[in-house]
Order: sequence, then structure tokens, then C-alpha cells
Amino acid sequence: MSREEAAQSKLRLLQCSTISSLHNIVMVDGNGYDKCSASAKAKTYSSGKDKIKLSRPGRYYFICTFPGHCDGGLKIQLNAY
Ligand SMILES: [Cu+2]
Repeated sequence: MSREEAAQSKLRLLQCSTISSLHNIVMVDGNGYDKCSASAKAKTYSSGKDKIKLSRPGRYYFICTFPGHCDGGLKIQLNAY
């Protein structure tokens, strides 16, 4: 990784604050985002103060997997550059 890439990657850090007993953050693919479903091995962030490193440019999708939350709109997609 070049110095420039390293500098850019430092910017790709998603900092998330949640109330861990009420919500979580699960990284899914576009299909999982659309259908509000996550595979059993999907990475789950539930500390309530997670920092998620987005290791490369692209589109990232996150949902909350508590029942009804994603369907109620608790999901986000973002582009990392
Ligand atoms: Cu939730």
C-alpha cells in the first residue's frame, strides 16, 4: 500500500454510535440490503461504539437485524472513495 493509499484508507472509517441493547449494525451486500436479510456469518457490530474500517473504495451496506428495524428503514448504504 502506498503512502497515499494509506492516507486515504484512514479516511474510510465509519464510526457508529448505537444503543447496543436496542440496535446492531450488520454489514451486508446489496441483496441483503434490499431484502433486509443477513447471512449467519455476516459481520455484526454491537458494541454501541464501533469503528468500521472500510478497507477499499466502493459501496457498503449496513442494516439493523433486530426484528422489524430494517424493514422500518433502519439501514444505510454509502459510497467510500
Ligand atoms: Cu435496530
